[in-house]
Amino acid sequence: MNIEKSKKYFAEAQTLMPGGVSSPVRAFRAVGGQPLFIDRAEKAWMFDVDGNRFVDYVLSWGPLVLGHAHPGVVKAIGEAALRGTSYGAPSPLEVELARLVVSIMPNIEMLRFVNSGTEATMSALRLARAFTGRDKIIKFEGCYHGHADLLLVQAGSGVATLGLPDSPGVTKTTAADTLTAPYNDLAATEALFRANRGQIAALIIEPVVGNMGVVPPEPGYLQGLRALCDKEGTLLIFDEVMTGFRVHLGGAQTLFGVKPDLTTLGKVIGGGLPVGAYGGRADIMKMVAPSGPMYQAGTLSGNPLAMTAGIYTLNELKKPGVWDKLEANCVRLEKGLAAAAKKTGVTVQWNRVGSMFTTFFTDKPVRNWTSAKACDTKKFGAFFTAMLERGVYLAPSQFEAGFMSLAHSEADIDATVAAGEAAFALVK
Ligand code: KE4
Repeated sequence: MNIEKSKKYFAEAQTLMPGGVSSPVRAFRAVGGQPLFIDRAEKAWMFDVDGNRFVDYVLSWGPLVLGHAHPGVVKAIGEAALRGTSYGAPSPLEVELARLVVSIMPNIEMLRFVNSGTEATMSALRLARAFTGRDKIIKFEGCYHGHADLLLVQAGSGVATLGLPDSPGVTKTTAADTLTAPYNDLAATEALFRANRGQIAALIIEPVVGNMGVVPPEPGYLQGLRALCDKEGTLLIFDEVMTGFRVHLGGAQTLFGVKPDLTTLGKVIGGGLPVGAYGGRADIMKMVAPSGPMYQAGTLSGNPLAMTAGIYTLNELKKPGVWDKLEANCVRLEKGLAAAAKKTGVTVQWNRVGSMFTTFFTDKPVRNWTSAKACDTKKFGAFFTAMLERGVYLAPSQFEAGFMSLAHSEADIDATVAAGEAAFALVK
């Protein structure tokens, strides 16, 4: 595959930006080779600067559930831009998107818009500490909630891929208040509560993990965490930055029927533009400035372009038949790749919840970080490269989720399966 122009861009990019990228996982460090520089994207496809076309399952790490450059989204953003790109003042668009979110996720009685998932989780944890007057938090091994200091403790996603269990620069005192437990292990969390009675402000979790690869909660697990938090007076925070409007229109909290006290959102809510949000019980949210003392702010929070893209996207996702189509696309891909793996004699584990999924190169079930990190990442890297060379763009790490869009056609999916069969045969 000719990637000469990408090579030139990457050479210069590395002199200007650390690792030549704007976010670590994009550097392909976990899979080898070098990143491709993207020229444009539409529907299910991305085109790199050398003219290579790829069926894309990263979709900007989840946001583009409608596909790239959806005509309706592009038109709406264009019209909004003619009315100004940012006001730094309230606008009806914020009210409209907030109303939409609250109507789709009724456990969110009130919310605040921010500009990224990191801002959402960082703010939600500050709020939980303010509301409870407690300092400690619980997170889970292999879960990633953005790069705020208090969360870079045994994180998943990029940190795990780069093998940095605790990032330099995070102080010992900051990390000391962050307790970690294995995912899908209620007893371990119970033990943490026993050892820190009355000190835990919040428990934050990816209700379906995407950041060690996709790992679903085992039956009763989320319900068990809810009961533990109720007993201990700890706030339950569902980080639905990835799962929101992705595993179900109403997110994992609707899919599993568990009510968090606070929810964080990102990705899909911005329709491809920078939006994050945190919200939940009104009695908690009322502590957020200026209605309460907990401070949080943002220059571009609620900006009209991002609100517009989010409004259009969520309205599309509310249309009848949309979720059946998304599910049919995922089933087609899952069945096709399973048959391809079987045919070539390669053993993989396929974890999927709704329209997020991961192919794990292991012969054992993947149910937590210990089992995820035991996967054959070398084999995954070879599979990734073989797929890329056959025009399929997967997430460049075993510890990431793949995503489906409504723009993926049957032909795109069948081409992916054909590439998969060849790639499985190569890595066998
Ligand atoms: P951002 O700050 O990247 O918008 O969101 C952080 C975040 C929070 N919570 C969850 C569950 C997330 O998955 C993320 C970010 N996801 C990663 C992909 N695993 C973003 C990709 C990247 O870091 O470049």
